[in-house]
Amino acid sequence: ECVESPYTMAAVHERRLAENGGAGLATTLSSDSGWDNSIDYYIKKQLRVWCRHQNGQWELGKIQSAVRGKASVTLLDGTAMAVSTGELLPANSEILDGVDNLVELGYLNEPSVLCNLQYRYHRDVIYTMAGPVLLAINPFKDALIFGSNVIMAYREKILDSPHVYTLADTAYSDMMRDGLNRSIIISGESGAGKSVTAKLAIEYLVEVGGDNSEIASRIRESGFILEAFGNAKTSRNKNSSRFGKLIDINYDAKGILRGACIHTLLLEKSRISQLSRSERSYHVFYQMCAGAPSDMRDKLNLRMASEYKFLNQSGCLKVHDVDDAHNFEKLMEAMDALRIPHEDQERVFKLLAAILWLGNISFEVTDHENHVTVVIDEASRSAARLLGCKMNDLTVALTTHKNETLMLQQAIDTRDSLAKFVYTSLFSWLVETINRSLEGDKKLTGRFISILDTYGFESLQKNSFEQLLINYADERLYQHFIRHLFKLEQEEYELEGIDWKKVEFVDNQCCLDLFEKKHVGLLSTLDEVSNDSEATNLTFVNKLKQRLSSTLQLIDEKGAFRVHHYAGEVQYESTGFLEKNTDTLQSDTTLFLSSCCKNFLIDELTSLDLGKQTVGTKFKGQLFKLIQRLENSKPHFIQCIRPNAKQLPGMYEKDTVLQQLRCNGVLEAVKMSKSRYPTRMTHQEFANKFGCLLADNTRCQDSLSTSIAILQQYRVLPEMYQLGFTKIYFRADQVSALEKLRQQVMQGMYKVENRFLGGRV
Ligand code: AD9
Repeated sequence: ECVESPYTMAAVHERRLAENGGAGLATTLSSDSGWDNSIDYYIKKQLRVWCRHQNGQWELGKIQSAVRGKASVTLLDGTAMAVSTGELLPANSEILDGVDNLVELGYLNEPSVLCNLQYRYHRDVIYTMAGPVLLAINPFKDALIFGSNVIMAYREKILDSPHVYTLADTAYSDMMRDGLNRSIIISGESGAGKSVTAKLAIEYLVEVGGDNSEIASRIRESGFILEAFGNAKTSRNKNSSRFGKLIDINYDAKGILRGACIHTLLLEKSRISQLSRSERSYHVFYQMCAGAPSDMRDKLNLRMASEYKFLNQSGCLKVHDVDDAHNFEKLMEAMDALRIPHEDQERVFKLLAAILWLGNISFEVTDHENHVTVVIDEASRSAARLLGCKMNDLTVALTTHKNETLMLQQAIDTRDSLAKFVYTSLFSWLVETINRSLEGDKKLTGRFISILDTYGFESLQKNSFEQLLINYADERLYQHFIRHLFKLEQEEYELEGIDWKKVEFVDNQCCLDLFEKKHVGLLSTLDEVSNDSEATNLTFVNKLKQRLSSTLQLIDEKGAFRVHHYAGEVQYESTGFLEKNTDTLQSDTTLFLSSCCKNFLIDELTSLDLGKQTVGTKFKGQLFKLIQRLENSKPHFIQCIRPNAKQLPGMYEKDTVLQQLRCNGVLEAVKMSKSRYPTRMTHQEFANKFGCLLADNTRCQDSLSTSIAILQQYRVLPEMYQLGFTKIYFRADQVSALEKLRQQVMQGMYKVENRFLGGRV
């Protein structure tokens, strides 16, 4: 027997408003920055407040009196201070010091959040949840909270505090539960700890996949190889990733690790021939120079790093606490572990040595028009031998173009392009080879967890094309973050007519448009100018001025321009942009490379991607593919934070942390999470699933009425759910009690009768 429904959606919403005193649900949540009570209340109760010093720092204190906007405050150390009441903010009570999740803080103002993170950091607790986002503050020391035993403790839920292991475990368990792929997206500035965090997540995901030690060890070793070839010391990080990577960890239906696959994003190639002061080229060069055994040294005619121009130009050959020679041994072991044949390994090192000798090649001017020829010396002879070509072919390739002899700068540029091309091709070959080795058996279920670790936002003293691409990628990822944490959710609430207080967040769509807009965006403009053989840097700057002056600030006629990124403003020097964007090898050089067929790698190289795409367009394409992959999985986010610029342990610089918190959207994510309804089902799904909890004579015709009858009978508190036009939304953990009851009904352990009516769940 069915009961006619007294409910319509309009009536439901009306009732909801009445229940909440007409002010909406948001008012029932505690305030996130303002005062809950008057200042007098704080004086009377002697509650803690934040008091801002003239130097901008916040300190805890208690208000003694307040008259006409002036307050007298006693700080915790007993100092008395007189401040304007505008310089005071409510503080959370001591009980909340160092909470695991910022959502637990009654007041989410900046000093409260900063202090909470600092409280934990000084106790070596580097992880904190910020709603659904895991914050990881770089300890710059061994925090002694990693390794197999700790993994086991998290796996067995003996430990469940915020940790990269907890997050990885959730991703794995969720994937196993619903069969949907997951992604772990790690963001943060350069040096914030993304790569280390990614490594830890991978370590966990490999370990829980059990039982496949061969693949597990290959995955671990592949990390070391990629680091050797793709990381370098920069001014901000002594082990900075100069490429982006997405690693898929594949599992079978039982959750056993079956393989992995690495997708990479443009390696920074300028580093091969040009280094900024105190930076280094890729680690592998120094490792090889320091650690190669004597027979290899002889074969490669290898010298110490200090003798190669590509390495010695920056005045930095060693990194404190890094043993390059030892790391070379580890690299060889890793290559063995991945079963890279010894002949291939030899060829890899041959090419690396060839690149170093190429850098030492010099040119001799032969006429008054500055035309050049290659100086025949140890450098050119070694380069030719290692590349597997005749000396004459190398000379022609480096000094002529379409039968015309090149001038000095052109020859130098050709030499550098050749070196960069060989290195980047070698890197691509290496990634492919690693992927073949990690493929495992082919019976993949298609289940995977992807871990994304890209280069972080960079704002250096001098920013060039490389920083522009890195920061563009960072913008795209931020958009992915806000899309999943704010946009999609808020759009859905709006569509469903949910009573909802909108959370404001910084939307960087404007900046993305600046980069991506068809025909007129920065990347299109750069391509257009790059394709014009007559164009110069000035042409590029003038086009920018015409098209983008409203969103991009031009600084001078030489082409410096400023972009307002979500993470901060960056000034770019556009000199060299055209060359770096075009960066195609002269057809003569390509021909030359294909003639060096003695070395099989060269065959690989020439078959690789000699397309006409510009670097910017190719980068955009790679980035879009990567984001597309991420869109097909459910994301988990980790935000890494650099606590100080000096890369030192134990140093928590509030301003540095605050600046990162302000722009990475984390506080907004916490606010969002406080007012979110994470569990949702259509009325139909809810009614179908829990209809069994109603006695027959209370069943209704339509799903909405059935749903409401269930909610009322089991007295689910009104602030714990919202009825949308098609779905019901629940706050965290609200459905589990109904689930339990349903299971009992299904198992016949529970009989629904009228006596359950009115029972509170
Ligand atoms: V970049 O964008 O590649 O330049 P990341 O990846 O953000 O950068 P990375 O992971 O390389 O930074 O960390 C920088 C340094 O911080 C590491 O070399 C470690 O010395 C240090 N670090 C980072 N995370 C941890 C950690 N969890 N425990 C100990 C850490 N040290």
